[in-house]
Amino acid sequence: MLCLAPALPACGGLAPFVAGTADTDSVAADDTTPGATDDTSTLDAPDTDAHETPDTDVVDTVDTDVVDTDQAPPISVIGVNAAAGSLWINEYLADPTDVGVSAAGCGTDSEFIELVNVGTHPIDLLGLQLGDDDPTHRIMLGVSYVLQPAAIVTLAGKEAEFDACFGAGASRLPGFSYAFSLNNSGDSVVILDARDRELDRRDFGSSGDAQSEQRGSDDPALWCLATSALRNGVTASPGATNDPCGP
Ligand SMILES: [Ca+2]
Ligand SMILES: [Ca+2]
Repeated sequence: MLCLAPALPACGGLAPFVAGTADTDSVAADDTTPGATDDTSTLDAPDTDAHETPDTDVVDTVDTDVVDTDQAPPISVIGVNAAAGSLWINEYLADPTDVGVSAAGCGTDSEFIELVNVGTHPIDLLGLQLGDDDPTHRIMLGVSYVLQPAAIVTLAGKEAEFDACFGAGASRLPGFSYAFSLNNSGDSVVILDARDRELDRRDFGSSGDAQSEQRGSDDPALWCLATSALRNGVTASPGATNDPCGP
């Protein structure tokens, strides 16, 4: 017969495709349930890894790894899936007051807390809480900021005062002023996740005058006063590698 519609089966064409319920992929290799709604890739295969992120690549491979390797590393979120012990307090300056405010631009509010990601995944600091020895004193970061593995970031007690003392930036988490202050005569620096689970803390007695306390770059288990003078009479390393604590 004369085929005017060669796509029809009778004309040697393929049978028309009848779409299944919510099944939108072209090659449904892994759809075993009629109501699959989550399979939208073109050439998909089952994802069986424990820490999955959505597979959006066109040509997929079977994911059997614990940590997905055909995607960028998953970002851990504070209070959700950040690995315990992956975020540390790395340095803090509680007492910058021995430096003259008018002469050097540093004052009582030029305090900072430096954090480091010692884990293997990026960490989104959204939901992180800063605290001191008073459990009613908590400040939660309400915005997203991704800290890469091995990266450090400085949280300024007061943004303008920090910049006046140390210069603008200094790896300071931008756009925020946390309005925290640490007691010079002794206090605690505490970081918690959004569910009030403590991630790290540092309790200290009388703080160094215009001198930060820090983990040693030679041994992060050690704490000591910073030794390298930075600027404006302050000895600290906000946003930069700490000094060693060893001899
Ligand atoms: Ca203080
Ligand atoms: Ca530092």
